[in-house]
Amino acid sequence: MFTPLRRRALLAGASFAMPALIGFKASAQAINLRSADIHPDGYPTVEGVKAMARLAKERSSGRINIQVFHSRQLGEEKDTLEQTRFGVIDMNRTNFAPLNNLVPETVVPGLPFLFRDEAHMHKVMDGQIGQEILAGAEKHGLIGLCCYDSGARSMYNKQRPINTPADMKGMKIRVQQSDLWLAMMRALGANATPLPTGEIYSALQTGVIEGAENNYPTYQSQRHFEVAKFYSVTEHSMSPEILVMSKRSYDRLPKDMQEILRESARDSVPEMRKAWAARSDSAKEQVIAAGTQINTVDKAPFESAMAPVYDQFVRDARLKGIVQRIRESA
Ligand code: BDP
Repeated sequence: MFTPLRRRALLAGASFAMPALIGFKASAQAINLRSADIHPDGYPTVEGVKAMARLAKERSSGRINIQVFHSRQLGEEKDTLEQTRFGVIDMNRTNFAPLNNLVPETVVPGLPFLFRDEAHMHKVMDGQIGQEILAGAEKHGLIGLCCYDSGARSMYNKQRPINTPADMKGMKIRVQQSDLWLAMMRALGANATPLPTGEIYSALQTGVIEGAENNYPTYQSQRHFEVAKFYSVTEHSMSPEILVMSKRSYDRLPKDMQEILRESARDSVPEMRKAWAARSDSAKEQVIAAGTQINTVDKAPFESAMAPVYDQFVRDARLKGIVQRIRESA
Protein backbone atom coordinates (compact mmCIF):
# COMPACT_ATOMS: atom_id res chain seq x y z
CA MET A 1 0.00 0.00 0.00
CA PHE A 2 1.33 3.46 0.90
CA THR A 3 4.65 3.80 2.65
CA PRO A 4 4.87 6.16 5.64
CA LEU A 5 7.08 8.37 3.48
CA ARG A 6 4.51 8.67 0.72
CA ARG A 7 1.85 9.35 3.33
CA ARG A 8 3.95 12.12 4.87
CA ALA A 9 4.49 13.61 1.44
CA LEU A 10 0.74 13.62 0.79
CA LEU A 11 0.02 15.20 4.14
CA ALA A 12 2.66 17.81 3.60
CA GLY A 13 0.86 18.65 0.38
CA ALA A 14 -2.19 19.59 2.39
CA SER A 15 -0.72 22.79 3.70
CA PHE A 16 -0.12 23.89 0.12
CA ALA A 17 -3.70 23.09 -0.77
CA MET A 18 -5.00 25.52 1.84
CA PRO A 19 -4.16 28.81 0.11
CA ALA A 20 -6.17 27.64 -2.89
CA LEU A 21 -9.23 27.37 -0.68
CA ILE A 22 -8.61 30.68 1.05
CA GLY A 23 -7.92 32.22 -2.33
CA PHE A 24 -11.35 31.08 -3.41
CA LYS A 25 -13.14 33.81 -1.46
CA ALA A 26 -11.35 36.60 -3.20
CA SER A 27 -11.28 35.14 -6.67
CA ALA A 28 -14.48 33.01 -6.69
CA GLN A 29 -12.54 30.23 -8.32
CA ALA A 30 -12.55 26.48 -8.02
CA ILE A 31 -13.21 24.93 -4.63
CA ASN A 32 -10.85 21.99 -4.24
CA LEU A 33 -11.68 19.64 -1.39
CA ARG A 34 -9.71 16.60 -0.27
CA SER A 35 -11.58 13.69 1.29
CA ALA A 36 -9.99 10.81 3.22
CA ASP A 37 -11.02 7.15 3.37
CA ILE A 38 -9.12 4.10 4.61
CA HIS A 39 -10.97 1.79 2.22
CA PRO A 40 -9.73 0.90 -1.26
CA ASP A 41 -11.04 2.38 -4.46
CA GLY A 42 -14.34 0.74 -5.39
CA TYR A 43 -15.39 0.12 -1.77
CA PRO A 44 -18.96 1.40 -1.23
CA THR A 45 -17.92 4.30 1.04
CA VAL A 46 -15.42 5.51 -1.54
CA GLU A 47 -18.07 5.16 -4.24
CA GLY A 48 -20.52 7.10 -2.05
CA VAL A 49 -18.20 10.08 -1.73
CA LYS A 50 -17.44 9.91 -5.45
CA ALA A 51 -21.19 10.07 -6.11
CA MET A 52 -21.39 13.10 -3.86
CA ALA A 53 -18.47 14.64 -5.77
CA ARG A 54 -20.29 14.16 -9.09
CA LEU A 55 -23.46 15.78 -7.75
CA ALA A 56 -21.61 18.69 -6.15
CA LYS A 57 -19.64 19.36 -9.32
CA GLU A 58 -22.77 19.35 -11.44
CA ARG A 59 -24.78 21.53 -9.06
CA SER A 60 -21.98 24.08 -8.66
CA SER A 61 -21.45 24.29 -12.42
CA GLY A 62 -18.03 22.72 -12.07
CA ARG A 63 -16.73 24.86 -9.21
CA ILE A 64 -16.68 22.20 -6.49
CA ASN A 65 -14.05 19.58 -7.06
CA ILE A 66 -13.86 16.80 -4.44
CA GLN A 67 -10.99 14.36 -4.65
CA VAL A 68 -11.19 11.13 -2.66
CA PHE A 69 -7.89 9.90 -1.21
CA HIS A 70 -8.78 6.25 -0.64
CA SER A 71 -6.68 3.35 0.68
CA ARG A 72 -5.33 5.22 3.73
CA GLN A 73 -3.32 7.57 1.53
CA LEU A 74 -3.82 10.30 4.14
CA GLY A 75 -3.50 7.98 7.14
CA GLU A 76 -5.62 6.08 9.66
CA GLU A 77 -9.03 7.34 10.80
CA LYS A 78 -8.08 8.70 14.23
CA ASP A 79 -5.26 10.80 12.78
CA THR A 80 -7.11 12.01 9.72
CA LEU A 81 -10.07 13.02 11.88
CA GLU A 82 -7.78 15.25 13.95
CA GLN A 83 -6.48 16.80 10.75
CA THR A 84 -10.01 17.28 9.49
CA ARG A 85 -10.94 19.14 12.67
CA PHE A 86 -8.07 21.51 12.01
CA GLY A 87 -8.83 22.00 8.32
CA VAL A 88 -5.74 20.21 6.99
CA ILE A 89 -8.06 17.66 5.38
CA ASP A 90 -11.44 18.98 4.17
CA MET A 91 -13.63 15.88 4.33
CA ASN A 92 -13.44 12.44 5.88
CA ARG A 93 -15.45 9.25 5.72
CA THR A 94 -14.94 7.12 8.82
CA ASN A 95 -16.87 4.83 11.08
CA PHE A 96 -18.69 6.44 14.02
CA ALA A 97 -16.32 4.64 16.42
CA PRO A 98 -13.21 6.85 16.15
CA LEU A 99 -15.43 9.83 17.03
CA ASN A 100 -16.87 8.18 20.14
CA ASN A 101 -14.45 9.65 22.68
CA LEU A 102 -14.81 13.14 21.21
CA VAL A 103 -18.51 13.45 20.35
CA PRO A 104 -20.81 11.83 22.96
CA GLU A 105 -23.77 11.48 20.56
CA THR A 106 -21.74 9.24 18.25
CA VAL A 107 -21.69 6.37 20.75
CA VAL A 108 -25.41 5.86 20.30
CA PRO A 109 -25.57 4.22 16.84
CA GLY A 110 -22.78 1.79 17.75
CA LEU A 111 -24.44 0.51 20.92
CA PRO A 112 -24.87 -3.28 20.96
CA PHE A 113 -28.07 -4.73 19.52
CA LEU A 114 -29.69 -1.29 19.35
CA PHE A 115 -31.18 -1.47 15.87
CA ARG A 116 -33.57 -4.29 15.16
CA ASP A 117 -32.52 -4.57 11.55
CA GLU A 118 -31.25 -2.55 8.61
CA ALA A 119 -34.62 -0.95 7.91
CA HIS A 120 -34.84 0.29 11.50
CA MET A 121 -31.29 1.70 11.29
CA HIS A 122 -32.09 3.48 8.01
CA LYS A 123 -35.26 4.98 9.40
CA VAL A 124 -33.49 6.32 12.51
CA MET A 125 -30.35 7.61 10.81
CA ASP A 126 -32.28 9.18 7.90
CA GLY A 127 -34.62 11.01 10.25
CA GLN A 128 -34.56 13.60 13.01
CA ILE A 129 -32.46 11.44 15.37
CA GLY A 130 -29.77 10.95 12.72
CA GLN A 131 -29.67 14.73 12.23
CA GLU A 132 -29.26 15.31 15.98
CA ILE A 133 -26.39 12.82 16.13
CA LEU A 134 -24.67 14.36 13.10
CA ALA A 135 -25.12 17.87 14.56
CA GLY A 136 -23.30 16.77 17.72
CA ALA A 137 -20.02 16.85 15.81
CA GLU A 138 -20.25 20.56 15.03
CA LYS A 139 -18.95 21.92 18.30
CA HIS A 140 -15.92 19.70 17.83
CA GLY A 141 -14.95 21.25 14.52
CA LEU A 142 -16.77 18.83 12.22
CA ILE A 143 -19.88 19.20 10.09
CA GLY A 144 -21.74 15.88 9.93
CA LEU A 145 -22.81 15.62 6.30
CA CYS A 146 -24.47 12.21 6.13
CA CYS A 147 -24.42 8.60 7.32
CA TYR A 148 -23.53 5.65 5.14
CA ASP A 149 -24.22 1.95 5.66
CA SER A 150 -21.85 -0.46 7.31
CA GLY A 151 -24.12 -3.49 7.74
CA ALA A 152 -23.73 -5.46 10.93
CA ARG A 153 -20.44 -6.36 12.58
CA SER A 154 -19.63 -9.94 13.60
CA MET A 155 -16.71 -11.70 15.29
CA TYR A 156 -13.93 -13.48 13.43
CA ASN A 157 -10.82 -15.20 14.68
CA LYS A 158 -8.01 -17.68 13.98
CA GLN A 159 -8.82 -20.27 16.65
CA ARG A 160 -12.37 -21.61 16.63
CA PRO A 161 -16.00 -20.87 15.88
CA ILE A 162 -17.49 -18.62 18.56
CA ASN A 163 -20.87 -19.86 19.71
CA THR A 164 -21.24 -18.22 23.11
CA PRO A 165 -19.42 -15.41 24.95
CA ALA A 166 -17.60 -18.16 26.90
CA ASP A 167 -15.75 -19.05 23.66
CA MET A 168 -14.26 -15.54 23.70
CA LYS A 169 -12.88 -15.65 27.21
CA GLY A 170 -9.39 -14.15 27.21
CA MET A 171 -9.28 -14.11 23.40
CA LYS A 172 -7.17 -11.24 22.08
CA ILE A 173 -9.63 -9.25 19.97
CA ARG A 174 -8.82 -6.07 18.09
CA VAL A 175 -11.23 -3.18 18.64
CA GLN A 176 -11.65 0.21 17.06
CA GLN A 177 -10.01 3.06 18.96
CA SER A 178 -12.94 3.94 21.18
CA ASP A 179 -13.70 3.42 24.88
CA LEU A 180 -17.16 2.13 23.97
CA TRP A 181 -15.63 -0.56 21.78
CA LEU A 182 -13.11 -1.54 24.44
CA ALA A 183 -15.94 -1.92 26.94
CA MET A 184 -18.11 -3.91 24.51
CA MET A 185 -15.43 -6.53 23.87
CA ARG A 186 -14.44 -6.66 27.54
CA ALA A 187 -18.07 -7.25 28.42
CA LEU A 188 -17.86 -10.39 26.27
CA GLY A 189 -14.81 -11.55 28.22
CA ALA A 190 -12.29 -10.78 25.48
CA ASN A 191 -8.87 -9.26 25.93
CA ALA A 192 -9.56 -6.13 23.87
CA THR A 193 -6.73 -4.49 21.92
CA PRO A 194 -7.34 -1.14 20.17
CA LEU A 195 -5.58 -0.90 16.81
CA PRO A 196 -6.02 1.14 13.63
CA THR A 197 -7.47 -0.82 10.71
CA GLY A 198 -4.22 -0.99 8.78
CA GLU A 199 -2.45 -2.88 11.55
CA ILE A 200 -4.97 -5.69 11.93
CA TYR A 201 -3.67 -8.00 9.22
CA SER A 202 -0.11 -8.25 10.50
CA ALA A 203 -1.28 -8.33 14.13
CA LEU A 204 -3.37 -11.37 13.22
CA GLN A 205 -0.44 -12.95 11.42
CA THR A 206 2.01 -12.46 14.28
CA GLY A 207 -0.48 -13.42 16.98
CA VAL A 208 -0.58 -9.98 18.66
CA ILE A 209 -4.33 -10.49 18.26
CA GLU A 210 -6.35 -13.65 17.60
CA GLY A 211 -9.38 -12.02 16.11
CA ALA A 212 -11.35 -8.90 15.28
CA GLU A 213 -14.91 -8.05 14.27
CA ASN A 214 -16.37 -6.42 11.21
CA ASN A 215 -18.83 -6.68 8.34
CA TYR A 216 -18.17 -8.99 5.35
CA PRO A 217 -16.97 -6.24 2.98
CA THR A 218 -14.18 -5.09 5.34
CA TYR A 219 -13.26 -8.65 6.37
CA GLN A 220 -12.90 -9.42 2.66
CA SER A 221 -11.28 -6.23 1.33
CA GLN A 222 -8.70 -6.00 4.16
CA ARG A 223 -7.96 -9.70 3.45
CA HIS A 224 -8.44 -10.69 7.09
CA PHE A 225 -10.14 -13.88 5.88
CA GLU A 226 -6.73 -15.14 4.81
CA VAL A 227 -5.54 -15.30 8.43
CA ALA A 228 -8.75 -15.56 10.49
CA LYS A 229 -10.96 -18.28 9.02
CA PHE A 230 -13.75 -18.50 11.60
CA TYR A 231 -16.52 -15.94 11.09
CA SER A 232 -19.30 -16.09 13.69
CA VAL A 233 -22.46 -14.16 12.90
CA THR A 234 -23.00 -12.28 16.18
CA GLU A 235 -24.15 -9.06 14.46
CA HIS A 236 -23.52 -7.28 17.75
CA SER A 237 -23.45 -3.71 16.39
CA MET A 238 -24.60 -1.80 13.32
CA SER A 239 -22.26 1.17 13.90
CA PRO A 240 -22.78 3.11 10.65
CA GLU A 241 -20.30 5.20 8.69
CA ILE A 242 -20.21 8.98 8.86
CA LEU A 243 -19.09 11.55 6.31
CA VAL A 244 -17.81 14.73 7.94
CA MET A 245 -16.47 18.00 6.67
CA SER A 246 -13.98 20.23 8.43
CA LYS A 247 -15.87 23.17 9.94
CA ARG A 248 -12.88 25.33 9.08
CA SER A 249 -13.10 24.41 5.39
CA TYR A 250 -16.90 24.70 5.45
CA ASP A 251 -16.95 28.14 7.08
CA ARG A 252 -14.76 29.53 4.32
CA LEU A 253 -17.38 28.78 1.68
CA PRO A 254 -20.33 30.90 0.61
CA LYS A 255 -23.79 29.78 1.78
CA ASP A 256 -24.93 28.48 -1.61
CA MET A 257 -21.85 26.24 -1.89
CA GLN A 258 -22.35 24.97 1.67
CA GLU A 259 -25.92 24.07 0.79
CA ILE A 260 -24.82 22.24 -2.36
CA LEU A 261 -22.34 20.20 -0.32
CA ARG A 262 -24.92 19.24 2.30
CA GLU A 263 -27.53 18.28 -0.29
CA SER A 264 -25.09 16.41 -2.50
CA ALA A 265 -23.93 14.36 0.50
CA ARG A 266 -27.52 13.55 1.41
CA ASP A 267 -28.34 12.61 -2.18
CA SER A 268 -25.32 10.31 -2.43
CA VAL A 269 -26.74 8.02 0.27
CA PRO A 270 -29.03 5.94 -2.00
CA GLU A 271 -26.15 5.32 -4.42
CA MET A 272 -23.90 4.27 -1.55
CA ARG A 273 -26.57 1.89 -0.29
CA LYS A 274 -26.92 0.27 -3.69
CA ALA A 275 -23.18 -0.32 -3.83
CA TRP A 276 -23.27 -1.56 -0.24
CA ALA A 277 -25.93 -4.18 -0.89
CA ALA A 278 -24.05 -5.56 -3.88
CA ARG A 279 -20.71 -5.58 -2.07
CA SER A 280 -22.11 -7.30 1.03
CA ASP A 281 -23.31 -10.21 -1.07
CA SER A 282 -20.19 -10.50 -3.20
CA ALA A 283 -17.82 -10.20 -0.21
CA LYS A 284 -19.65 -13.01 1.57
CA GLU A 285 -19.48 -15.23 -1.52
CA GLN A 286 -15.77 -14.52 -1.94
CA VAL A 287 -14.80 -15.38 1.64
CA ILE A 288 -16.83 -18.58 1.54
CA ALA A 289 -15.09 -19.57 -1.69
CA ALA A 290 -11.76 -18.85 0.01
CA GLY A 291 -12.54 -21.25 2.86
CA THR A 292 -14.05 -19.09 5.60
CA GLN A 293 -16.12 -21.13 8.01
CA ILE A 294 -19.28 -19.23 8.93
CA ASN A 295 -21.46 -20.13 11.91
CA THR A 296 -24.61 -18.48 13.23
CA VAL A 297 -25.14 -18.01 16.96
CA ASP A 298 -27.92 -17.53 19.46
CA LYS A 299 -27.58 -13.78 19.98
CA ALA A 300 -29.36 -13.60 23.35
CA PRO A 301 -26.33 -14.39 25.57
CA PHE A 302 -24.22 -11.86 23.64
CA GLU A 303 -26.89 -9.22 24.06
CA SER A 304 -27.21 -9.75 27.80
CA ALA A 305 -23.44 -9.86 28.35
CA MET A 306 -23.07 -6.54 26.53
CA ALA A 307 -26.07 -4.79 28.11
CA PRO A 308 -24.05 -3.18 30.96
CA VAL A 309 -22.30 -0.85 28.48
CA TYR A 310 -25.57 1.10 28.20
CA ASP A 311 -25.24 2.15 31.86
CA GLN A 312 -21.60 2.97 31.33
CA PHE A 313 -21.96 5.10 28.20
CA VAL A 314 -25.53 6.37 28.14
CA ARG A 315 -25.42 8.46 31.27
CA ASP A 316 -26.98 11.86 30.69
CA ALA A 317 -30.68 12.42 30.15
CA ARG A 318 -30.25 13.57 26.55
CA LEU A 319 -28.45 10.42 25.41
CA LYS A 320 -30.90 8.30 27.37
CA GLY A 321 -33.71 10.10 25.56
CA ILE A 322 -32.17 9.40 22.15
CA VAL A 323 -31.76 5.69 22.94
CA GLN A 324 -35.33 5.48 24.16
CA ARG A 325 -36.68 7.21 21.04
CA ILE A 326 -34.70 4.78 18.87
CA ARG A 327 -36.11 1.80 20.73
CA GLU A 328 -39.62 3.13 20.45
CA SER A 329 -39.41 4.04 16.78
CA ALA A 330 -41.27 1.60 14.59
C1 BDP B 1 -15.09 -0.74 8.76
C2 BDP B 1 -15.35 0.75 8.60
C3 BDP B 1 -14.08 1.53 8.77
C4 BDP B 1 -13.43 1.17 10.08
C5 BDP B 1 -13.20 -0.33 10.11
C6 BDP B 1 -12.50 -0.75 11.39
O1 BDP B 1 -15.87 0.99 7.32
O2 BDP B 1 -14.38 2.89 8.70
O3 BDP B 1 -12.25 1.82 10.22
O4 BDP B 1 -14.43 -0.99 9.99
O5 BDP B 1 -13.01 -1.57 12.13
O6 BDP B 1 -16.30 -1.44 8.72
O7 BDP B 1 -11.41 -0.24 11.66
